[in-house]
Amino acid sequence: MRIVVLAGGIGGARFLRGLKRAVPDSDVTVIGNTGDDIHLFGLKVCPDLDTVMYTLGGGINEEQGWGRADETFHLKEELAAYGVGPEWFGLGDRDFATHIVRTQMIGAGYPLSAVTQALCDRWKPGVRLIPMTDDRVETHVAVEIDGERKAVHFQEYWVRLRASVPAEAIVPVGAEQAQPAPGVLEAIAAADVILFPPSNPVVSVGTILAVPGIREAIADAGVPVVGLSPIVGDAPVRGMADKVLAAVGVESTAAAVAEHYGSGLLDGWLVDTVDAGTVERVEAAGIRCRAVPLMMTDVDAAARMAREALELAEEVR
Ligand code: GDP
Ligand code: FO1
Ligand code: CA
Repeated sequence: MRIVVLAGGIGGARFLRGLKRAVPDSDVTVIGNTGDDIHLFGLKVCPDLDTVMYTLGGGINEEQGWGRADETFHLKEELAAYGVGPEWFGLGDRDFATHIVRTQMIGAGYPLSAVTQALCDRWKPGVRLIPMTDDRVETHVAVEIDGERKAVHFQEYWVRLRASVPAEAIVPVGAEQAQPAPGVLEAIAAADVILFPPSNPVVSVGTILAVPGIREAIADAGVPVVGLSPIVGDAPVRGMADKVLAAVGVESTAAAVAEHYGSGLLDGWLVDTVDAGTVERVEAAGIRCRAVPLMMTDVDAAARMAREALELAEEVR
């Protein structure tokens, strides 16, 4: 079975680990979000691609959900001693190597998709990981600080400000001019099923869908599109997705997120059992809906979620 998954970082990566366990013989293509990418210290950092790559390749810091296991921070400390920041973004020594290799290859003329493939030669994630685009896209967030409206990079909003100031707008800068990376539209057209993992609907899946051609290709693929809610009991399971949902006028409920994607895109939607009361509302929007446990407490739990998503896909096929 050919499965295409649009993934952000932690939510996407943990779901993918379950999917691989649930259907080990499947052919999985992951279209990764690159709107979170940031240039730091002259290096290109791709948090969501790396989170997927490290999680599936066995190199992730499990507790944190991002960055490398067994990490040290000597380089960051040395940079800080020179007064070189930002100090609010925790790049570890092992992780730095990934960004050095990536930046070196990009400097030599390789597109990000080829670089990602090269990095995956080491990590062997067991899926085909493709960035949504080879073009530069950076999500910026419009905020008001001390009465002044300004735009900050998504990482600054998320990591430095901890989404503590209201977001007035979320802008995937560069997305309109971006083209899907080689293989993205082809994978969607060849898919038997397309899954939206419990990733952030705005700054992960939403950013991927903002690359011209991707949303249309999914809607036109003619195969089941099934999503899993990252919102459980009217709050994100982790992180501050409620803040970016508010910025796009969507309430933080599993049903509202389904409606936000809409029946033009989604055929099926899984909500957690605590949200069973919203199944009817989602179905009224023309999206088949089931309530099942959606907490990825371990890989087996994520695998059960993946099986439920694939079963729902068969129901709506
Ligand atoms: P990020 O890029 O690291 O923020 O990761 P993603 O965009 O892929 O996923 C973030 C979303 O994952 C958050 O909104 C969380 O609510 C959601 N999430 C994390 N763990 C779980 C879980 O166990 N179950 C569900 N349903 N959602 C989860
Ligand atoms: N998230 C944090 O909350 N603090 C950090 O210092 C941080 C560093 C970091 C370094 C590399 C990387 O790949 C990811 C990192 N993240 C960090 C996670 C990540 O940037 C964000 O949580 C996601 O992009 C949010 O969607
Ligand atoms: Ca992310």
